[in-house]
Amino acid sequence: MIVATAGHVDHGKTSLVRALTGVDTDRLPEEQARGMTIDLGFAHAALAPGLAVGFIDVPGHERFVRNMLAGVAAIDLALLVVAADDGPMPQTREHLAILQLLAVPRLLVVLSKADRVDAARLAQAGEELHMLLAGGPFAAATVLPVATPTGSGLPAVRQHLVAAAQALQARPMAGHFRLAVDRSFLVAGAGRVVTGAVLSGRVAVGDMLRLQTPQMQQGASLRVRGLQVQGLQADAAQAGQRCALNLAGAELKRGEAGRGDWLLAEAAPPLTDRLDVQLQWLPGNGQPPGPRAMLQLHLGAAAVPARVSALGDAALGDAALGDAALGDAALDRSATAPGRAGLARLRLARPVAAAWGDRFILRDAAANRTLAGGWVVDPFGPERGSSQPLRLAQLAALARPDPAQALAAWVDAAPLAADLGHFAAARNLRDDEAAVLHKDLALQVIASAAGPLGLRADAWAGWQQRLLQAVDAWHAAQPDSVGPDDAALRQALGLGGTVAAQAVLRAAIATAVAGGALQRLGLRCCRPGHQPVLAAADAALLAQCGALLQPAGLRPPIVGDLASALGLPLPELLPFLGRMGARGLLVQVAPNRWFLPETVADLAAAARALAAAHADGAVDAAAYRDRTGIGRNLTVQVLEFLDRAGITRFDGKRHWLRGGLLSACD
Ligand SMILES: Nc1nc2c(ncn2[C@@H]2O[C@H](COP(=O)(O)OP(=O)(O)OP(=O)(O)O)[C@@H](O)[C@H]2O)c(=O)[nH]1
Ligand SMILES: [Mg+2]
Repeated sequence: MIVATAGHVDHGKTSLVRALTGVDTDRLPEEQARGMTIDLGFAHAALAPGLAVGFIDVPGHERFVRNMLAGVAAIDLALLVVAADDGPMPQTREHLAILQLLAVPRLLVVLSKADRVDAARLAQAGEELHMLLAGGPFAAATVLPVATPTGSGLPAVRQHLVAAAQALQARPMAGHFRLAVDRSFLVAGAGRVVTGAVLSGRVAVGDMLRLQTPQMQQGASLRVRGLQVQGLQADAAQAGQRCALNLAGAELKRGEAGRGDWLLAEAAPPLTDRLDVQLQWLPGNGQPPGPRAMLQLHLGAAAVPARVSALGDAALGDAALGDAALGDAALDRSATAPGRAGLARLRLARPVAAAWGDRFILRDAAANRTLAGGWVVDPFGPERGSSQPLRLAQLAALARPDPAQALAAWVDAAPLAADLGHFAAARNLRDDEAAVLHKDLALQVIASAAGPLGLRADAWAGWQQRLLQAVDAWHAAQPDSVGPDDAALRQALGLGGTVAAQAVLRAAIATAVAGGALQRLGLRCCRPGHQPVLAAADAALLAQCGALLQPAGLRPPIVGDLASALGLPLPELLPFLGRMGARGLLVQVAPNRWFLPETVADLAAAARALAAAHADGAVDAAAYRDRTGIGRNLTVQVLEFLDRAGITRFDGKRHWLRGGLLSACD
């Protein structure tokens, strides 16, 4: 269990931690000289046999709220210390508001300096505390009077902490490992040690991690050489614990880590400087600042300048801050009214490793005031359209606490197919965790250029059915044609040209082809056994053409030579070729060269094979020429044709397989 102190300056926090653990956490010379805590202090003690409790002692002075915030991001219990003679003071209130906004699960109030007051004052201080806590989440918190110099009241505090630690449920280990770094130092003989709170996942000795600092945007790759949890050697640490990691790696240079940095699993989602959040403004601060105001975001152990703007004119209501079911019913206007809650977008001056559910605080650093707090709903919101109804529906889906319900709503909010990669990154899901959710929801998962997409099973079945209907309708309307190409099918199905639309169509066709319901012929699709109905003369001439083109493979004769070989004048051959082209029976790849549809499939297959073999997935013209042996000029024409057909894309220098390796007609 991790406990942090909270409360006004000089109210006895450090004295209490010392009395409970025997450790003086005011280590800095300046702290000892001034008798005041400036930075976080750390201690741990076994309050009962085998029951280690970690303590984070925070400063109470108003100037050091920033340090206090770095200590309380991931604690199990807060120890609010209030001096009986003073009663609640400004930082008592501010710290309490922070603990509430961070949704710290438990609070124990210690009424300190009980030896300095009489019974009447003690009772009065208790009453003041009662009024302070009334109506809030900690209204039922236990209040224990303590006199640190005599030790009176300490056994009750210890007993309460032991009971809380015993009742504590281990946090789920879900997600990629993330640690919010709060200290970093060198240990003789061991090297670099980094400490902090594990916000999610699990880490074990030997793991490779990514250290993210503002200086190292790409992150440094490091190995966990050793690990301690609450002062004891351990093999692994997990969410909810504080740990010290001894790191090794060539990229780790002296002094290159510190508070606010992040240690992440190598597969963890990237850092982000844009957070879509559920925000709660504290009452009593007047109108919330406008979108230009620079505030300070405190998340994990990081403090980052941030701007805030409301999202949409409708936003999730106050209920969203709790664990209540969210979404449809909980819509509320006025996301920016003081004391109200709403959805907002935070734009950060520096990226953070935020994940769904992370709590944070917003302060006005200049005025030294806590203004708001909330939790991260989506750390990867889109640059544009962040207030569109579709986007707000996505946020309502993501805001659901239960991951399966959230994914179901996320899929249902998607117009065609849901971006499963976005969902997994936002919720910090590992691949195995995401796969379980996909399976439980019986999602059809489709690979696309933009990552995995998901459809409900019935929606997927609907697309497959409509695809076959569209091909049937095409055959009925155009019996002399091979069948529709992808563009025609997308149009017939009303699918549009988005990456998702292309991926869904391709996957539906591939499934139908694999199941024997469709066939590919070149760039077109048809029902198996479909024979285009042709006039007898055309059929005969096509057969003759086939006999000449087929043996020529990837380098068929140019039209002039084809005409000569057929014994036809060119002006008679050209209209025939045009007719066959319109029906998909022949394909004009270059101005003077026509191919059989099956040979076009071979041209695409060659491009796909090259892209697969090439490290960066490009289709290199010289390599294409060498592989196909069709010569330089025809290679250029073929690659231009593949660009036009949507199989490759030319960026001015090189050709790339569209939609990655999955796209070429298959
Ligand atoms: N008589 C009496 N004095 C106390 C008690 N608790 C703390 N003190 C004294 O109050 C002074 C401040 O105590 P600290 O523990 O440093 O207070 P703090 O809350 O840690 O202060 P900051 O860290 O600066 O916010 C010290 O001189 C303590 O000896 C108590 O229960 N009784
Ligand atoms: Mg102190």
